[in-house]
Amino acid sequence: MNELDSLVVAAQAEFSGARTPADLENAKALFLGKAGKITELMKGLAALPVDQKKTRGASINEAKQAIEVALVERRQALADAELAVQLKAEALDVSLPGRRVPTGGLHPVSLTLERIEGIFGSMGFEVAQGPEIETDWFNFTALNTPEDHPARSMHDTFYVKGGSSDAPLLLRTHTSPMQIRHAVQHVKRYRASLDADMGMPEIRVIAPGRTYRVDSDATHSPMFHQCEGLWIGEAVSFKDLKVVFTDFCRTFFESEDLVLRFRPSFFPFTEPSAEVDIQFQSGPLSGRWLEVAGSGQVHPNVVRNMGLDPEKYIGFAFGMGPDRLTMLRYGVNDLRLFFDGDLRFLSQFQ
Ligand code: 2NL
Repeated sequence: MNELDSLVVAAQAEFSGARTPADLENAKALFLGKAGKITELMKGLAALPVDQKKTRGASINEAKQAIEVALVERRQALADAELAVQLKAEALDVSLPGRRVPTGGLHPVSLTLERIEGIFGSMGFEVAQGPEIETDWFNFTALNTPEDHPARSMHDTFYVKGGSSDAPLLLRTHTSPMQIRHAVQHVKRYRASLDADMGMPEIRVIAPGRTYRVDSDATHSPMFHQCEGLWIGEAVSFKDLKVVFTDFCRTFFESEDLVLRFRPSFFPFTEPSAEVDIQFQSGPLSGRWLEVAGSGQVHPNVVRNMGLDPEKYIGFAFGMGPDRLTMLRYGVNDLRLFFDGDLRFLSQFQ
């Protein structure tokens, strides 16, 4: 083996011994670098006579090319090995089941509120929402509730700092104040038409939302939900109340043979007033009378507080508890389950 062949063999051995790309580049320098063996040999050409230069030069070049081929092959082999390691480390088992992303859902009471809004919406009722901190005018006075009524006591109502002695602030005890606000806005909008004795479109609205009372046990929570409804026009009668509320209950409970009973009662804001009971004809609650709402013809004083003439405008109102409706619909026996935030309970409604 001549000197050049041994050099090529030595280079091949050196490259094979390189375990990393950096080792390989160092090994390359030994042969092909500025001070490498091949470069040295090239420099030696200068001292040769012209006739030997050509053949010697060609031989060195051949050796150089053989070393370069060995280098490129080893580079590729190292890169392949590196890629193989990486692919193994990042291997993805596409047959594994996916990781489920937990999705949220609506609270059962929110589902009920959406249902109520949908049903009354289909009967032409608007949805009014507003403040949970109210003045005692909107919560009590405008609703014909006398100064000495027990509902106004600190024992029954949460009062809030920031009001004045003539306008105390409180957490609303029902959503009726929102209906008063809505009615006042509506009347303001049609004031000119009313003054010209040309009337106004009927007021047809529901007010769903959170309400507060000083009360806490298995069937009462200091925060609870209410949904009230109001329909005022020139010829809205108790018959309309019965039709609307019967239709609502049958649709809500998906029970066409559901029977309703309007039982005489008293509320300061309605006269006459009635408690609404329902009775299922089949199922687990069959035959029992269940109280679901209060209702009545809006009291003339309340109609007047909306800015309307009670001799001309008349209508009805009702108030129901979406928490209780949710309990009846799903068969839940403890109201507090709705407000504990326990996902084992809440996730059953998704
Ligand atoms: C109940 C009683 C009721 C009303 C609410 C009402 C609202 C206006 C005018 C007149 Cl703006 N009345 N609301 C009327 C009768 C009963 O609720 O026991 N709710 C759970």
